[in-house]
This record gives sequence, structure tokens and C-alpha cells, in this order.
Amino acid sequence: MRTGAAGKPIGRRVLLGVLGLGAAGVAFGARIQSGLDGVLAQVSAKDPTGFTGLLPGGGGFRFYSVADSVPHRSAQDYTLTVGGLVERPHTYSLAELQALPQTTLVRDVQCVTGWRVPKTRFSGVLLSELLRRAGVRPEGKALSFTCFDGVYSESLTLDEAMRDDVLVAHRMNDAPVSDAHGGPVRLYVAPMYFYKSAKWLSGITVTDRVIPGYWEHYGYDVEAWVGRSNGRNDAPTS
Ligand SMILES: Nc1nc2c(c(=O)[nH]1)N[C@H]1C(S)=C(S)[C@@H](COP(=O)(O)O)O[C@H]1N2
Ligand SMILES: [Mo]
Repeated sequence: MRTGAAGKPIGRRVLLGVLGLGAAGVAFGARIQSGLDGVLAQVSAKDPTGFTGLLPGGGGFRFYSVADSVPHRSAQDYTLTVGGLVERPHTYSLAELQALPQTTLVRDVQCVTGWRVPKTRFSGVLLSELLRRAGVRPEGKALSFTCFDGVYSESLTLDEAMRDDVLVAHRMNDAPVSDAHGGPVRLYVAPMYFYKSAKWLSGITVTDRVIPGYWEHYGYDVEAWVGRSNGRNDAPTS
């Protein structure tokens, strides 16, 4: 179901109007591919979805940020706090995350605006592993994700978070996740549209209910299964 900021359903047409979504924004962005400097130069001209241009390095990735600049956190300064309704809250350094059991997923990335990057490799720690270590309390039913851009947020149900294709990723295509792609650490929710995959991940809070994320306040589906949500019929990623 699609709900707005006040929890009221929003029709798809209204949603598209609000966001100014569609081919125009994507076509506009497609002209901007002169690398990250070009991306940064164009931030003020981004469309309402946060799309500013194609990322360098190929593959067709597009740079999205609802913040006004590319946030940066060094590998040394990075921290990820796991808290909320858990027995053992903990703040992880990047080195700690890298010392945990590692998982690699190779799946398609699918954005809700239509673009897809096939067979993208993400590596990191299963979100379920972090939750197992934290010990989710019985009243914990969902997760809320925060980002060090200070703006973006996302959510998952606990069941979704426990899946074996949901990763707290620090590597992408055999390199550290770049600043532009949300490094040092981003979420990767393989079976869902890419807006669920919060970049610049800084906090995971276990909550007693789903708190809709940034785009979900503008009408995107909270349950963002590829091919089964947002009125789209993309083929599932796996
Ligand atoms: N913090 C943050 N995470 C975010 C976004 C954002 O604007 N801010 N955009 C989302 C959307 S809509 C997409 S399509 C992907 C884009 O990831 P990319 O820039 O690595 O291609 O990030 C998702 N995660
Ligand atoms: Mo997106």
C-alpha cells in the first residue's frame, strides 16, 4: 500500500506530479556524465528525486542524493550504531564490521525510475548477523535506518531484515563502496527497489513498528519488492 506523510493513501498520479518523475528527469541527467566533479557541479540542478547524473566507472549507475553534497566519512572515522529495542547496543567501526563473517551477493540493482544494473556485486555483513549479535527484544518488530547525510532514512520489517539477501555492505564490485555510492558503508536490500538501500549508513534502530523512510513519505511503497510494488512490472532481481 502507498501512504503519504500523514499515513493517508496517495494516488500514483498525484505522486508522479509531486515528484516530477519520469523520462524528463532521467533524460536531463543522462547528459551529465563527466565524472564526480561534474556530478557535484550539477547538484543544484538535480531533479526532485535527487538524481543528478551518471556515476563514473560505468555500469550505468546513477547518482542519487537528497542531500546537497556528497557526504564523506573516512574509513577511520566511520561508525555504525545498532540500538533501539535490543539487548546489546553496539557502535561498530569499519574494521569491526570487516572482522565479522562476510557475505557476497551478486544481484541486479533496480531503481524504481526504471534503470537497472545487472549482476552487481556487494560484500559485507548480513544485516541478520548484526541483529543476532545485538539480540532483538521481543517487542522489536521493525528497523529504522539513518544516514550521515543527515537527511535520508529507510525502514524494513524485522522479517525482511532477517533475509539472507540483505547486506550491510562495505564493498561494491570488488572495491570499497565509494563516497558517491554511499561509502564507507551502505545498506543493500537486494530484492527491493534501490531506494531501500540507504547510502552513508550510520544507524540501525530496532523499533516496535515500521517508520516509513524518506521516499515513502512522498508516496513510494514501504514494501518495495522489485516487480511487485510501486505499480511497476519489472522482472524480479533473483
Ligand atoms: N542516503 C541516501 N541513500 C539513498 C538515496 C539518497 O538520496 N540518500 N537514494 C536512493 C535511491 S532512490 C537510489 S536509486 C540509490 C542510488 O544509489 P547510487 O547513487 O549508488 O546509484 O540510493 C538510494 N539510497
Ligand atoms: Mo532510486
